[in-house]
Amino acid sequence: MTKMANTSPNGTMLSFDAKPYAFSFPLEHTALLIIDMQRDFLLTKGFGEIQGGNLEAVQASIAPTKKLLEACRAAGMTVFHTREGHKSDLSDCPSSKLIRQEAAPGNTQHKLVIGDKGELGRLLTRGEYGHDIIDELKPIPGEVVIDKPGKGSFWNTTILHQLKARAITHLIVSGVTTECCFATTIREANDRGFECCGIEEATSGYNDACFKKSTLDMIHWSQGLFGYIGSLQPLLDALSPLSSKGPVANSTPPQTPPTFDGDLTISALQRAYKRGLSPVTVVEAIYEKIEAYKKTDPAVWIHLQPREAALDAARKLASTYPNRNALPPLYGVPFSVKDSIDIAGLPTTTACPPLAHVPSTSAPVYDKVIAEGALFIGKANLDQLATGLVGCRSPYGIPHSVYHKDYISGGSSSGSTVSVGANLVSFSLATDTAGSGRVPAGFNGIVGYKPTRGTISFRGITPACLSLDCIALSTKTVSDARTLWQILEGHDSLDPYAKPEMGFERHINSIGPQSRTFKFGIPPPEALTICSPPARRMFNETISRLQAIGGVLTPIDWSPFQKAGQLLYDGTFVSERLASLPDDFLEKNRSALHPVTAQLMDAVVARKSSAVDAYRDLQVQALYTRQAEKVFAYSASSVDVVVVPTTPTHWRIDEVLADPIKKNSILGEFTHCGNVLDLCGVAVPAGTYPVKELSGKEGDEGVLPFSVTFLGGSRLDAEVLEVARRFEEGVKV
Ligand code: TIU
Repeated sequence: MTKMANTSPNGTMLSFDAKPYAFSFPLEHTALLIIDMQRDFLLTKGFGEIQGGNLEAVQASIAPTKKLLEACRAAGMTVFHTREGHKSDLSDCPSSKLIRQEAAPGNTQHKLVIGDKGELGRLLTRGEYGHDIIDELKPIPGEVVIDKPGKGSFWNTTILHQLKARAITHLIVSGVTTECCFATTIREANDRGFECCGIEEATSGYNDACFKKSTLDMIHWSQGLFGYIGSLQPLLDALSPLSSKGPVANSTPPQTPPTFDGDLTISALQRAYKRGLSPVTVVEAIYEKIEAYKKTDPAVWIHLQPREAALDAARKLASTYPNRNALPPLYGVPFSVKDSIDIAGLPTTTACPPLAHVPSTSAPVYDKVIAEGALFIGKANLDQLATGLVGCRSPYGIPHSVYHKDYISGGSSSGSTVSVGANLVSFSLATDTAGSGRVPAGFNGIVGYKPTRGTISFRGITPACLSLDCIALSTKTVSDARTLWQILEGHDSLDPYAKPEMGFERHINSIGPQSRTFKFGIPPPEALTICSPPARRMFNETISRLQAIGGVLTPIDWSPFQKAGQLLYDGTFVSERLASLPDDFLEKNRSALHPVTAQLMDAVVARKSSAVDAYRDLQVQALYTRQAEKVFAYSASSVDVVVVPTTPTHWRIDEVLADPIKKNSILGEFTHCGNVLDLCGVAVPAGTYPVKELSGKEGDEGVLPFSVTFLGGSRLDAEVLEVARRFEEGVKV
């Protein structure tokens, strides 16, 4: 038996004896995949009894699978379950599956088919009792359940996307039946680039005496044609040293709860809550900080939840989830919300009092994080109408960078990013149209992630520029951004700008064999001349760092990015900002608007852009989008990410107030193109530089944050986040 635990750039590596040779897997990038352990396959009177009859044989894998599941949970591993079944109208069930067996000459076996009523409910039909997973293996919060219409797990499901979203590259596979769904899934997974190891005792079928050995042999035959097959015990031995990462033996809260160390990253809070920390302790601690920070910066919040209301919510959470081994992923995680996002019963101001309204329903993004246990703390300040990159355009005051009181926070998601950067909350729900999530993240030393537009619902949010608006996630780390993305993304059929459900996706490890390399492009030197000297220096350092972690600098065509950026404010697209407002809004409310917002809106009206102008812009937008797609194509000559400075410089508040529109537009030089070209992007902290390097004044003290943004093609979020994670790891060292 081989047992090994060491660390590599991919985290903890484990290894155990398998056929044809030892299976080595990175714990953080490995998922346990349990196939179809449903009542329909394992209990009498289910679909399985009709298919294969021999229930005793198939039930043999239940106890070993339970042991495997417990060991993987204890090691903190990602767990996926699948369930085979169909929509109740059977619209997703091809006739090849529905009637072929029934149509066999002399059929005596298939008297009931999928969808017919059996004793466990309609056979293999979603929502029926028989369709669900057996009690012994019931999923806990945070585990993913994939409903699949096929025998394999990849056809017509989001499993590839969900595994990639969690940066999974290796699968430990178990479940039923060996000859059917287990084997088909391993073969499909292999085609998509996963390294798979099936566990012999944790899989079974209806005809093990004839089929099991051959099926497993075929998987590892020829030095590993499809993957590996291992036994349960060596894997349990390899996992046992890690059991502290997972559930604790006593699942109820300890008598003396641990103290709170102040670390508000989602991953740290998840660990602390598992050890018994109470969300009440966290709420008490952050309200102290929020009160103290009001003295440093009174302009962060537009609405703060009363402390008692937040404490009540925390107590309610604690009583709803008494088992600390089965907490939802955002249990007790405090967050803020940009005040353009609706929360039922609270005013949405969009920092524009004439537009304030009290919605009766909340935006789906808010509902989703609340459903996973997050704790709402307050609504954050923003540039009026979410228009601006500076943070200086709000009647609720001007927040400043958490690094320096004289320097801007950036916007429009100003309060959101300051609330995270000042460690008042773990994350913020924000938005990004022209850079509103990325720019202020850069100025506050945090991560600002703008997923591909239309993959997170934008319903229930006051638009800035509806066809280009996008949710942004303000977080402390790339991994926290990823956690939120997994929870929030999903098709919303009521959002007219939602992208269709997943289609084709790239294979695993497309960024180089075993993820060791990736290709990146950067703007040409002439495009970087807009940068301040420290930004230019820090960007050069970033390039060297990327090369040191396996990045290969590759020439790209920068022109579509640059031209698309200009389209946003120099073209007609800015007119869309008026399209979501009533026709007479400007006339009626000019005096109630922030003077800079009013000036901008007046300038848009004065341009008198025509429909012809707008169509011309739409046509070139389509052209530039195609050109940018080529830069990110699935081919040898393209790149995985384009890396840019998040902003060319960092202005002082007085500089912006003296020249508000020009200074704003310079900040968007490298962000404007993002939504116009349908890209995704994540801004990541990339070190700090002395204030005096920027100001040129020797007496200036302190440092300012530098940030780089990784841009990727439409729906290449998983790839972009993976490169960003490696960069973040590298910066920490
Ligand atoms: N027929 C059979 O053996 N199995 C299935 O139909 N599904 C699974 O294997 N899960």
